[in-house]
Amino acid sequence: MTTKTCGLFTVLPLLYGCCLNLPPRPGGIPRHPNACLCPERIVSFAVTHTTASRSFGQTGTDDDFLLIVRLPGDDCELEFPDIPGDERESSKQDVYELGVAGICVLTANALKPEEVFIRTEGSDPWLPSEIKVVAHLENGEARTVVDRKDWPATRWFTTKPDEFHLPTKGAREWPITEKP
Ligand SMILES: [Ca+2]
Ligand SMILES: [Ca+2]
Repeated sequence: MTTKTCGLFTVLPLLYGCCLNLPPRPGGIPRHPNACLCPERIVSFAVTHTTASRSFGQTGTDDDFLLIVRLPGDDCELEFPDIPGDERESSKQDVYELGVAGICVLTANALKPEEVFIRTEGSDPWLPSEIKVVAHLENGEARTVVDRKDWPATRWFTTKPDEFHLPTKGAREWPITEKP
């Protein structure tokens, strides 16, 4: 776990909301009450994905999507913003920036790639071929969460999974680390 100290001012952790009290020093000696450490807080996710080619069928869609991070309490649900022009068209790549700050508190050191899902809000099936998610951190760093160039052609996104038959499968959401 990479950490940075926040200094002695309580106002900083209050402003950034990212600080946890440090455990006592060895021997149980308490630290300065304002001592803190900041896990690397995620400000936004950059999601880049490519829709699979028409050779796999009607892979494109105009439906809306969410990026979900499963958390012990409430899930973090982030809407993919509408970007100018048509999105999720066969063989086309789309790039999104999804803000996290002010919606959820996520830290890079606690984020597990297998807890990140994409969910569709619509019934028009979508099939990607590549999905990349990069976390942008408060300290300016960019960290790749997952970079998949092999999304299985059998894993479609749709709210009507019954329309699919094995080995092709539809689901409202898939973990982005899902392997066939
Ligand atoms: Ca659009
Ligand atoms: Ca479709």
